[in-house]
Amino acid sequence: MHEDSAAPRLAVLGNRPPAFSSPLPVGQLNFPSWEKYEQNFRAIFERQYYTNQGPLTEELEAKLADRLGTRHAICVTNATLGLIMTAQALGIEGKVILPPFTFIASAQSLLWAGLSPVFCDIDPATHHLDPTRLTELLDRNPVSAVLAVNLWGGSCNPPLLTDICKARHIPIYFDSAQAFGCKVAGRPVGGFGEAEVFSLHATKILSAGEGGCISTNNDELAEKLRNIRSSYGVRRPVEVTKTANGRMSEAQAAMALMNLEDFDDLAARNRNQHEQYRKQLADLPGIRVIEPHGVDVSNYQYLICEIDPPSFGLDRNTLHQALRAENILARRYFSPGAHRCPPFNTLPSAAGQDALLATDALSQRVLQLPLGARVDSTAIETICALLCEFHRHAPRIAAHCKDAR
Ligand code: T4K
Repeated sequence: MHEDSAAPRLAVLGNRPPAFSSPLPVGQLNFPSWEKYEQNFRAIFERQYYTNQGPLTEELEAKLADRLGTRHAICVTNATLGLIMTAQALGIEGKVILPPFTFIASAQSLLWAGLSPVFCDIDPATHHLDPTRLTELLDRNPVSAVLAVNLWGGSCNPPLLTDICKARHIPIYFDSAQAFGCKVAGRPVGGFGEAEVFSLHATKILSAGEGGCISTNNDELAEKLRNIRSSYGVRRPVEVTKTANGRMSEAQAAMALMNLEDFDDLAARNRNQHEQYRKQLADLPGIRVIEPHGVDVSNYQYLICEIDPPSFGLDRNTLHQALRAENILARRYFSPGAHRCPPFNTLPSAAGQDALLATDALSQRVLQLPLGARVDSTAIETICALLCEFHRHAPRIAAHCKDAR
């Protein structure tokens, strides 16, 4: 690696202001134009109907079911609650397998539903649940369900995992919080397993501000979910032991409907931004942009890269520090893995023989960079140029950051 002798001017070294005058967040942060926003919210105001399965929520559910190709789309307050409600509606008990390399909400949803998480490691090449390990674990460990996760606008190979579970008569459902608009072998993500749960949080491609959607082709499960959600959306009373207020408000539905109209443009913008990062970082040693895995259509909603410290010259945490000094709010998703976070770190599957080595190693290497409405091609160019500078001056930055600790 060649380092210039002239002192580099970089914010992390404290010798110039940040490259961006205001913080540049990760996350999609797609918001409609003010005109559209005003028109839709005026209509809610005039109808004086704010929640309880109003006309906009009904319209959104119909449009989502159509887009996902499923018999039912059930809108809820957020995906975390959607996951809890799905576990409850499935009537599962005891242990549920899930990957530890996921947002903490996947594991927390099991706790709230009175279930015990059993972690199964991922394949470091795909970042998703490892089918071989899953098979071994299922054959050793009786569990009542599998909660698989689709990450980064990619997929965990739902057809294969569904076959593995079907052969053992175990239900599988999917945390597809990050996978709205993706397709696997020509099929939209949404129709696999017993149910799939999407997040409509502001950082996702389809934003309701906060929100979630459960998709399923199982009529009985759908009725249970509508009953658990407890709203005027109940079509047929079915017996459920627990209910919740999982309703989506009209304001949330209005936001999602506006963003759904723009969906194809947003996905195309994401794809272009992803491509720009990939091209501009192609020759930079030690940083690899991750392509969404296992999908033929992706929403490209995240820019995830893996850092190899020996080749890049800096470890992921120091690079993260250097980016934040420039006001680039990169994120270390998911670090640490869910199995390292209390209360999951005391579970038998979180340690010992079943150590989750692939997750531990990957969670030290991943970094999420800004992609979405808040960046344009100039910003991406600046971020990529800075990454090149960090690589060029890696020894100096590493020494500076070490001294500052
Ligand atoms: N399963 C998986 C695999 C998931 O990824 C998630 C959520 C879930 C389940 C649960 O879904 P939800 O229950 O949330 O629907 C974010 C999101 O809160 C969360 O939805 C997401 N995954 C997770 C991966 O990331 P944070 O706390 O790291 O992001 P946040 O809110 O700090 O936003 C990022 C940046 O955007 C910040 O710098 C501030 C900026 N921002 C954010 C919002 C909301 C804005 O400028 N304006 C805004 O309105 O969790």
